[in-house]
Amino acid sequence: MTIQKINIPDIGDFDTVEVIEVLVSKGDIVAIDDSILTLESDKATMEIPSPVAGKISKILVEVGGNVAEGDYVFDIEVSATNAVPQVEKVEKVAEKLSTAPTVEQPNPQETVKSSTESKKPINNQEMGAKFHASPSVRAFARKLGVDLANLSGTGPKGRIKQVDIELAVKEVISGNVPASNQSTGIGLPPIPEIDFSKFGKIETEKIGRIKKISGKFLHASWLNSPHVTQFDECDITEMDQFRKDQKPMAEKQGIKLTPLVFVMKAVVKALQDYPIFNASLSPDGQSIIKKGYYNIGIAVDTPNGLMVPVVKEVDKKGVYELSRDLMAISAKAREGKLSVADMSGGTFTISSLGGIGGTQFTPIINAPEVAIMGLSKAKMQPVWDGAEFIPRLIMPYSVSYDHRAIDGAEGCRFTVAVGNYLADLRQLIL
Ligand code: CAO
Repeated sequence: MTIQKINIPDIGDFDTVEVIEVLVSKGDIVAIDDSILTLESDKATMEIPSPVAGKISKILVEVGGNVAEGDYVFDIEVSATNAVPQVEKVEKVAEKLSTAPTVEQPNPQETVKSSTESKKPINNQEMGAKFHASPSVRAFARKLGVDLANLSGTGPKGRIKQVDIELAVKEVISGNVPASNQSTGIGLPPIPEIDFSKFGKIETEKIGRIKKISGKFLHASWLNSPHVTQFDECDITEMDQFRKDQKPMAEKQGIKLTPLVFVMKAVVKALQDYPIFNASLSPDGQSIIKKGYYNIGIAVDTPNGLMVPVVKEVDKKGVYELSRDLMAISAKAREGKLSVADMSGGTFTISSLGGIGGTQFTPIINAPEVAIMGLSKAKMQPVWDGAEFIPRLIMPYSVSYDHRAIDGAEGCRFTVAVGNYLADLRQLIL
């Protein structure tokens, strides 16, 4: 055994360069060309390869220190036959540290490299990125498909270490990554952070608990379910006249009869015609689970945020009973008294903004349901009856559906069917 002293090779125009990573520990066995040290000039990052194979027996440098050409940095125990002059192994260091460009766009074609390629000291992609990480760490990130540009490093000066990548991947696998902040570089590109106070007065308030919870579900649905929204409008003139005729009677019973309960009945009839809308996809996406019960979730606007209580067995109830249920659950929702049971078991959801206004909107599916209806405000409109324009009450509405489960033609047929039932309520009893 002999001890081979390892010195810093020619580093070109630089008097000193910073040691940003010591890639080996005492006792490590290294092969020829294994990276042992990472140096960084203001232009480039460079790994120093071991000129010999052997065991690291002494380390004389540390991260953050500066080294100059000729500095003695390691001892490596080598067998007598393995000992070689290091000159040949490190001749390119000076050139690499001084001539690489400071900013260059990463080449997407280089994002995946083999492990042999990753041993190359440096490439343009690595050079160009605006983050600090050694080539070995960059290679590790490429292997796992992690975009280092979005990762924060815990090393000196924010340098990204292998452990940062491992933690980021673990976070994603465990589902702990905040949906709105994919800082791991895996998944969504992050929205840039802006200091709004630079432009004027700002006020920051915390998002409420309910909004945070519903936001998480809405985001998950938006990302997981490929949404298509079908828009339509229907003539509810007769339906609304019937509602108004019933109103005094309903009021005597303490019931407020709104268009929504008629829509619930029409929706259930259409769900019976098109069972694929009263269904969920199995978690593996391989089957459709059709449900033989009709529980309609109703989006309720509460002071704390959006809540979706469920009106159960809508197929078995008349409009008075539905109104009573609706009033009870929306009051409970606004008082923050809904139980888990009140919000469970839904098969289809209706979001009604009809009491507020608007012409159309795209509701987000209440996954794992596969469709949702959005109701907008009905307005009197002139409708051509073939001879003249007559005033009719027209209600715009929309159906968003999961295109994995439902085809466009089915989406359109279901939407039209709901409108037809609302246009002629007599069909509901056929
Ligand atoms: N067209 C015209 N008028 C309508 C209508 C429509 N589509 N829907 C309701 N109206 C009328 C009602 O008849 C009522 O008028 P009157 O008092 O004169 O009868 C008025 O608008 C208010 O209705 P309402 O909103 O109180 O009652 P509702 O049964 O229609 O809705 C509920 C109940 C709980 C759904 C509703 O109060 C609500 O919270 N809506 C908001 C839901 C929401 O936020 N959705 C968005 C989710 S996505 O972010």
